[in-house]
Amino acid sequence: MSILYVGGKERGDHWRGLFAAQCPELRVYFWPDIDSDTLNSIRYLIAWRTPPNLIEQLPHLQVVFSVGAGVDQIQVSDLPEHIELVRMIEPGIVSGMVEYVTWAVLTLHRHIPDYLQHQKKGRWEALDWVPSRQRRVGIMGLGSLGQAVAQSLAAFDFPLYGWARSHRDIPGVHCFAGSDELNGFLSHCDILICLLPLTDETRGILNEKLFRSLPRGAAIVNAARGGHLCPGDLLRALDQGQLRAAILDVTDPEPLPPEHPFWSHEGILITPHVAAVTQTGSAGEALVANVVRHRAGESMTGVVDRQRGY
Ligand code: NDP
Ligand code: OXD
Repeated sequence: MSILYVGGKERGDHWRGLFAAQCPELRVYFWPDIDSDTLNSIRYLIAWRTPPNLIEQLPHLQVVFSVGAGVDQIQVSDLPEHIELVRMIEPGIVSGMVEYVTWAVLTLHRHIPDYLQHQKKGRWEALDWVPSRQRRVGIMGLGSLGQAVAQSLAAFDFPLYGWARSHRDIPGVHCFAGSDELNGFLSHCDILICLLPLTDETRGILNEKLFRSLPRGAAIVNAARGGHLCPGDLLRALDQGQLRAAILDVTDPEPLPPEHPFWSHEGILITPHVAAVTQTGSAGEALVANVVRHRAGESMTGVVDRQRGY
């Protein structure tokens, strides 16, 4: 019984060491350095994305662990029904995302994108100052990341709004749920943060219709997936003043090609999918803990519901 790891060597070596110490009966192999007989022994696969045709070579595979919190990069349709898919829930991703989104909201709240443009022109001009208690912030997606972000932003006194699929009760956050309540939620968002998983329901959700439902001059932060955003709609909303700025950590495609209009747009600030990076140490502990649970017949943390897609 063994584990197959697909990814960088440094991280793999660390995880191999953790499994050797805590589950010595499980050997960790690295893809593609594995022969076809040994593929038969693989029960657990750890990967960001599964290489083409690999799953069908693993007849005894039981669980696929995503190296990331999102699982949209894994072709779920390739996975036979009996194989469980588990997303990464680990404190390093949470703290990275909290840091990034808190920075992004404060950057938009304090008009830093405008000041960066002014600096290029040598222009000394103070823009209107809005107290944080009058700047409404909305979070789409109230899962492990959205809730942690809400807790961090609460410390700055922003009125907080949240939207999820099901009703959530989070102290200090006005919660909305489902498509029926989306417009009500959006009407409160001076700054909108997207922390949704990418599914059939959420693909392209950051579109012209949604932008029109925001207060005029709102700003957005997309730290979820590039597929949530309709690029042409964003450019139009910025150029028409419906939106004033966008901070994007994710794009479609990634990397964003050098000729893409986002790079040169004054209202857009881009980072290269670095909001939260899986931390080798804490993620390794999370993986080992889940494998131990699985071997004990207990339920694992982060199992994906295939129907919902997250
Ligand atoms: P969770 O699965 O914990 O939470 C997802 C949230 O989205 C839940 O609140 C869920 O609602 C809500 N949601 C899902 N579908 C819908 C829908 N159709 N309508 C309304 N709400 C919906 O995910 P995480 O918080 O752990 O992660 C969110 C995403 O962040 C990941 O999927 C990934 O794409 C992205 N990410 C990006 C990173 C980066 O570096 N840029 C790093 C890590 C993650 P409900 O509560 O009702 O289930
Ligand atoms: C993730 C990511 O999903 O890095 O964890 O985007």
